[in-house]
Amino acid sequence: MQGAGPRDFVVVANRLPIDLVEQPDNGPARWQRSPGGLVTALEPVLRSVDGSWVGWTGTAGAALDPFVEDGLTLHPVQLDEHEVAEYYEGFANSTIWPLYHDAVVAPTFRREWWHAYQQVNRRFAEAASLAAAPGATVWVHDYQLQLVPQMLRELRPDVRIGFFLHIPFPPPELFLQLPWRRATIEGLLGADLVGFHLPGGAENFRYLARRLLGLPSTHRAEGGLIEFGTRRVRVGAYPISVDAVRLRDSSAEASTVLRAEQIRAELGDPEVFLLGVDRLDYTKGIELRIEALRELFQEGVLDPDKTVMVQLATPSRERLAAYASLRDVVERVVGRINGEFGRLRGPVVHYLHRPVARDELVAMYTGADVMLVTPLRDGMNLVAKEYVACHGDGTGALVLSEFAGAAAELRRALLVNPHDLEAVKNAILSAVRFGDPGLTRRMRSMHDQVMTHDIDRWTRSFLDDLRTA
Ligand code: GDG
Repeated sequence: MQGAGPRDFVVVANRLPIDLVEQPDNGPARWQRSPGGLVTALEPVLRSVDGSWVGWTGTAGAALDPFVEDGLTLHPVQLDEHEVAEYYEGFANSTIWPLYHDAVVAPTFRREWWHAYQQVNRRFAEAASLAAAPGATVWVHDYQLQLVPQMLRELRPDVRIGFFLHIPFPPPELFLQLPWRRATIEGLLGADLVGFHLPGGAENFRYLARRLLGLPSTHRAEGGLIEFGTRRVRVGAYPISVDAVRLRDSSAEASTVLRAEQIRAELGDPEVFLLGVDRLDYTKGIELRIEALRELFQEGVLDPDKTVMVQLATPSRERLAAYASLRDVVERVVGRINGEFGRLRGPVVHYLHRPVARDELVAMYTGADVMLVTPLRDGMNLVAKEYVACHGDGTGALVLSEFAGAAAELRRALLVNPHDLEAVKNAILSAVRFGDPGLTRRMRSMHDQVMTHDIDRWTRSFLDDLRTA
């Protein structure tokens, strides 16, 4: 262990993989590992090469020196209250997030947010520059940090830079609305490799580099490289995935199977157990799946006495108005369906607006008959893949929006256009035909796909391409 000095491999992401947790006895707050997908994906690489991670702690306030926590070297980037409001809640989550998700909520364009975004991206680039040893590999993540590749390259032309976008990269008609569109493309082009979930995102990016900056790409057969001055920037699709082996194995453990049975019993032993798992976000289509269920009850084609849905909706970005009003909408539809179809012994939709422990989540995936994943737009959607990984025995059914990146691989899901409520209802009805051998074949084939295209493969393929970029 080399303390917190420069390393050969550096991850840069908006958040560090830890949270500051208040102690119940008013003791000093402690760091606790946050169990996000990115840290699960990158931890093995970080540990094997003794790399470090640059990111924000999640709390506005004082500067912290780099430190080592549970064997990971962490470089905190400081944000003050004002920057949290303008860079994070403003530009990242009220401009870029909605714009890149089909503008399902109207994006807000404010010059002062853009200035804060530039300022904070520069701070991340400076922190990455300090954290990287000569000739290091630096992997920058996501939409909050699109300017970091270029800023870092200016500071450190010796390092190899990869960038991966976890959300969709939008079609030109939408991207061109962005007043800072050229600067954003130039920021990304500071990387040696720019990765997206889907080939369509990579295609949009290449088109925009040509249209806005006049930069030609080599033919796709030659890797579709963008020629940028003396450099060539590689652009590609790397669909992220899940730790499939771990999920499959934990879903088969006796304790998980037992807990899954207990959960069903606690829900009143329904014939049909439907599940939704999302951050409470307006891109996820939570309210429309509940509305579809309500209409199925109303039409008498699904029996509310024999059906239970659990909707987990993890709190997210709660200070933003669009998220607060979504919460109201979701709580209203949950209240309505339970008012109309609930019983004294319990509601038809159990709604939990708080995170549950990972083991409990895996037990829910294992026990649920139908997983409902109906986003209006989603970069990938790991929940769909996690559910499939937990159903190696071929049980269960997945209703999946065509507009989730995961639909490109999970072709055997019950695919729906989430804007078409009748289609969502029909997919739910197909999903509850439990005797149908077609459902088993679908699940087995999707399970094979996820087992052979897991998170290790994602990390390896990105880093292999970055090494040779
Ligand atoms: C972004 C992109 C892309 C959820 N509730 C609980 C919980 N979760 C975990 C799930 C899953 C993760 O959170 C959510 O990942 P998603 O991929 O579904 O969605 P986003 O948060 O929007 O992620 C997305 C992803 O980045 C990766 O590139 O797929 O498109 O939007 O892992 O399991 N985990 C626990 N308790 C909960 O209550 N423990």
